[in-house]
Amino acid sequence: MFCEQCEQTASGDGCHQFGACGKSPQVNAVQDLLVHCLRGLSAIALTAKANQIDTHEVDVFTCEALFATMTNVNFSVSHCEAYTRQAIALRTDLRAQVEALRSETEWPAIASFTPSFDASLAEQGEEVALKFLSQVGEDAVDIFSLKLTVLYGIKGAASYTFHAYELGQEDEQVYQFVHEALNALNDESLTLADWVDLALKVGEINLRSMELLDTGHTQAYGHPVPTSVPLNPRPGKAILVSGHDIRQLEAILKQTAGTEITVYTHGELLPAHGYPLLKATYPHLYGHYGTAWQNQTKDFLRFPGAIIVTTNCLMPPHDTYSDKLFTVGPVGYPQLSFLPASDTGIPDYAPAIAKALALPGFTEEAPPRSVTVGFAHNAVLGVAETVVNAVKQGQIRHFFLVGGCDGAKPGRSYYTEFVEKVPADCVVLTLACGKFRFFDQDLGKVAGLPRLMDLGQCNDAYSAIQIAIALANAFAVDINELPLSMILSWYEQKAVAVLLTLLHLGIKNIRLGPTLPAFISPNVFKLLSTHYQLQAITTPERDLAACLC
Ligand code: SF4
Ligand code: SF3
Repeated sequence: MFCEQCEQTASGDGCHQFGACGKSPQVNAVQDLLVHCLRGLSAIALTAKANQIDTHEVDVFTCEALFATMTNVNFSVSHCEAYTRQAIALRTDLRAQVEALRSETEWPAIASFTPSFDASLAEQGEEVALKFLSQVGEDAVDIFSLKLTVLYGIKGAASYTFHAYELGQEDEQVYQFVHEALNALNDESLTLADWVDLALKVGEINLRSMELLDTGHTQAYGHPVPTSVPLNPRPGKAILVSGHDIRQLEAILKQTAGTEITVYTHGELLPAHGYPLLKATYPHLYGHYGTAWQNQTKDFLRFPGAIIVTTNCLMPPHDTYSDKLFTVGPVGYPQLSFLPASDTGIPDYAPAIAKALALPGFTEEAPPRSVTVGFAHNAVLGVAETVVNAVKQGQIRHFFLVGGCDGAKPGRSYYTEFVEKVPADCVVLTLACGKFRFFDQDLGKVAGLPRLMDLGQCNDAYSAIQIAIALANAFAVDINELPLSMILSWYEQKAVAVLLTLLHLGIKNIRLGPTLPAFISPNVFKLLSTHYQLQAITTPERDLAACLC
């Protein structure tokens, strides 16, 4: 088994026997096979695009299939086999269309690779899988490290692209590059410099993907506004929606409208409460339940209603609650009920609704607790003058963006301690699921502004970038000269894509933890630290002092 795509990777250099995330060697191998088939599909898609053949179905499929191979998304051999079959079917069709125009077209071998669906797909996956970083010869290790960085980064970018597509926002240059990145993995002639350029290009394209998603969210649901979200459940039947997919959340709200069901968000869907049109249209979108993904086995067990997981991060479910858990889209797990999408991309949520009505729901009032969300770029830049004046008058000394993924490792307490130690004249901006370690702390106010502001989901790194650019313009300085430090936590491939975006923008002095990616070789890290002063977190005290000096 070979997998080192996430931070949780066993023994620090890769999962060898079984995924620390719960992914079996069989699922891992079939996902490797799927990625191999996608590389062949992309080679053909690029030729088809060059010949003005419509590749839209292939473009969207490629993004969804890559999404399914991300950490904590799909654990089902049959789902991964279905994606693989579809990759081959789409490839056959597209190839025939190209050859009808240009019969003499020559294809790389990977564009003809067809697995035998009558034999073990896992065994075939093992044969075509990329190797471990530690298995690559010394001379190839840095290129291989960058290849993996590109593959993992493009998975993250593809997932945001898929969300944006669901909201009607697309850009051909993004689809083109997704195929170029996958096809580059087929090219043994690329140099180290080529791979560095490709990795930064992943960051550039991911910025566009996040921008598309931001447009999709704000056009459909309005710009987020500061909104108080109850953390205390209210009596009544209940559905919990987890993941990142706000369009699926909206579909669930639509299908539960007029029932007695209250809808709660979980994990990365907390920021959905900040979108004013969603709140106004669906008053039964009530509150948030639970914290970050790694606590879901406790949170899901206790939740007295149906639970729908729309994207990462799904953990292998316990038998005690798996009968009330449903998955949609790219998410899958063998024992769980999967709700297939209709032609509109929206599943019929009736089975989840029936389950919610059959379960007891919440029976008692709980003491009120709440958090405030909705400080996305429009809200923060709406008070830009106050922010700029407060900085000029010395009321606000520094901004810290403490954001990224959460995870199970004990070293992640660094982020809570860091936020607790931030001086009273500094503001903490946060995003993604890492915030659940401190999201309900009352940090008070500075210069009339909350000291803790939640910008949203991980893809709302786009908001952080817009805020930083606007402040840099207001102060007429480079972003790197702002009193702003980025203290990031990573876990899965969306975080890889966001990090590459920040590097593409030339942002320096990012502190990354809790550990550095296993797929980054020492030389590649040296390159990143030399050019971007990218550094590993140390201790909250030391890092704070360095940021404030
Ligand atoms: Fe291991 Fe992470 Fe891969 Fe899961 S996704 S098998 S935890 S490296
Ligand atoms: Fe979290 Fe999985 Fe990454 Fe969107 S939900 S940030 S880890």
